Amino acid sequence: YIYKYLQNMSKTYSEWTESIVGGQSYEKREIRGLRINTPTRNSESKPVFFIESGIHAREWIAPATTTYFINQLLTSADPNVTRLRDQFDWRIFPTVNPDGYHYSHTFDRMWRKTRSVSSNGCIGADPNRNWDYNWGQESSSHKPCNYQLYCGSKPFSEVETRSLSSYISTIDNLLFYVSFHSAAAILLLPMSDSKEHVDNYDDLIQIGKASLDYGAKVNNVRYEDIGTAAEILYPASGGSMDWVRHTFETPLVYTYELRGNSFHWPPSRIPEQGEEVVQMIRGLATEAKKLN
Ligand code: 0X9
Ligand code: ZN
Repeated sequence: YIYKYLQNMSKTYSEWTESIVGGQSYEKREIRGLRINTPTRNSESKPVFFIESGIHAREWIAPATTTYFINQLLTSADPNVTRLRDQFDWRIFPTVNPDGYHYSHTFDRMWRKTRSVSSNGCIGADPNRNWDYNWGQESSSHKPCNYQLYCGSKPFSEVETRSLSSYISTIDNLLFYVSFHSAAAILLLPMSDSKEHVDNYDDLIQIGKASLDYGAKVNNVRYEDIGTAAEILYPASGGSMDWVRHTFETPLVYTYELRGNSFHWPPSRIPEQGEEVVQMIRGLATEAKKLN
């Protein structure tokens, strides 16, 4: 359904959106997304804002919210939102683990990993432990049968992370990389497996706090914390955002843990978090501009 929607939207707004493929899955699904890039007056290129969600299959609110966000970017007449849309070259992938997402809808609601078959017959690796930066260290299991945290047989053993990472490598001018997970209501900064702070930590905190301020105004709900995973959640290695930060020195990299009661969030309330995310992203963009 998400893919149908993306395709329809790329047709409806065909002058400035295009359907993009960021990679493939083990079961041969495509990792589909949307590029939104409105024309500029002198056709100069804009900074890229990349959004990835659904890397963990069961965190359903993440793809739902990302899709809501896409819809607002494309259809809203609010000048704050159209300004946001025009400011960046957007690359947005709502479901980067499509096999897992499908499996969590059909067989196991709590499925988190990919669906690759390992040599001993166990299934799946955690795609947020599989990226090639400090792979296999914190919060990672080396046992293929581990239900949640198997990091894969080697870095980028999973076709999803391998193919998506090569797509990311083709992008010049990547300014923002944002990943959506659930459900802890916190905002995470790089790096995730160390308490050491990256060189623009203060800027990341300032921009992130502005984002949470913008979000809090929508429903009067405030995210609980902001910081590195090692400091406010638990240290974890091999995640996408750390790899992007390390590999491209992308300055503004964040992981949002959206809200929820474990992984349950009623569909009727998707707009509630959707609006929050629109404002949180607007907060990121606005504060980053101020600091520039
Ligand atoms: O453990 C994770 O991968 C994330 N938490 S979740 O409950 N959604 O599984 C936190 C990820 C933070 N670390 C990185 N992005 N590397
Ligand atoms: Zn997650």
